Amino acid sequence: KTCHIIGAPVQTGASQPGCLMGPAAFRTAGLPGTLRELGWAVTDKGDTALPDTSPIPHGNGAIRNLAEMAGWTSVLSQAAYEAATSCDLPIFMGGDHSMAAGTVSGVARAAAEKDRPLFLLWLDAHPDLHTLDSTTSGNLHGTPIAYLTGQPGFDALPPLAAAVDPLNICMMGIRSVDPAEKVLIKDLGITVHDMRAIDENGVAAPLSAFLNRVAAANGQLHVSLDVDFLDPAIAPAVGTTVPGGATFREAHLIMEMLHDSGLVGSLDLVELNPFLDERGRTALLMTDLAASLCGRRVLDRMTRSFA
Ligand code: DIR
Ligand code: MN
Ligand code: MN
Ligand code: MN
Repeated sequence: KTCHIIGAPVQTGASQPGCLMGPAAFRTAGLPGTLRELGWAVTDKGDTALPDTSPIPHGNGAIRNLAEMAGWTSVLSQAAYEAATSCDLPIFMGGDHSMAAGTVSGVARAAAEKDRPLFLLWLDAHPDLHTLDSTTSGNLHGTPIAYLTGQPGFDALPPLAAAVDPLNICMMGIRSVDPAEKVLIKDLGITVHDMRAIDENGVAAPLSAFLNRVAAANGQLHVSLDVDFLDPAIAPAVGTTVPGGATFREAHLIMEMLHDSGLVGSLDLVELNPFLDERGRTALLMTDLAASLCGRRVLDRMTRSFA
């Protein structure tokens, strides 16, 4: 099995600087070597670079760095498309979550060419569903899902080769939703397992149900893991901590089940801000979660099948 790791040092979508250092922190935490120990043939493709940009004005004066998001979306979409067509598992090391506009649009294009529907598992405290008109913070990491599902108003960004069907999106860990996002979640029919639902039902049953749907559709699954999905007590290195996040074992169980499903085609590791970390603990936890998704397990056991 082949894995390309691709750095996306994007920080223009976040409220504070630091995500620029994310890819370096993942390498320092040993991500490439950890995956090699698990039997993967890993190629580090280095960091993607932002081409020259000139400012793009927008009627919503709160928005910052729209030209940078447009530039990153363009280069990351191309890099993701190439990686998705040349290895078994591209891993995109962020970088703030605005980068997913590029990574997911690129893998969606590759999936569409193979006539396979793309499914998206969004592990996050936030639904990142603002349009350019509805965002009040102006932080573009709050917008990628609106772009990817083809909501209007994103003309400044590259046109989508293939939009993501909102009905193929499953969000888990959600616990901070703005009013405009609530409306869109409902209108678009996105499946959301918020923290209240996880408290009541755990993560295994809802995730199994989603994976069964992906398998039944012969779908390809992209996983986007935001650091703030995790409880800040175990993952402090993120600019937008929200109390009451996923526990260590909830997160690992999700990754282990994803591995066993055999359905994951690509992965984002996003929002790591090493400037806010405590002796690398968040970078190491995120790396361990990627390892669980790539087959690390406590004991050998029967693989569950989702069919
Ligand atoms: C808030 C926070 N909903 C905003 N969003 C995100 O700024 O739009 N934080 N994505 O990580
Ligand atoms: Mn996010
Ligand atoms: Mn978030
Ligand atoms: Mn948000």
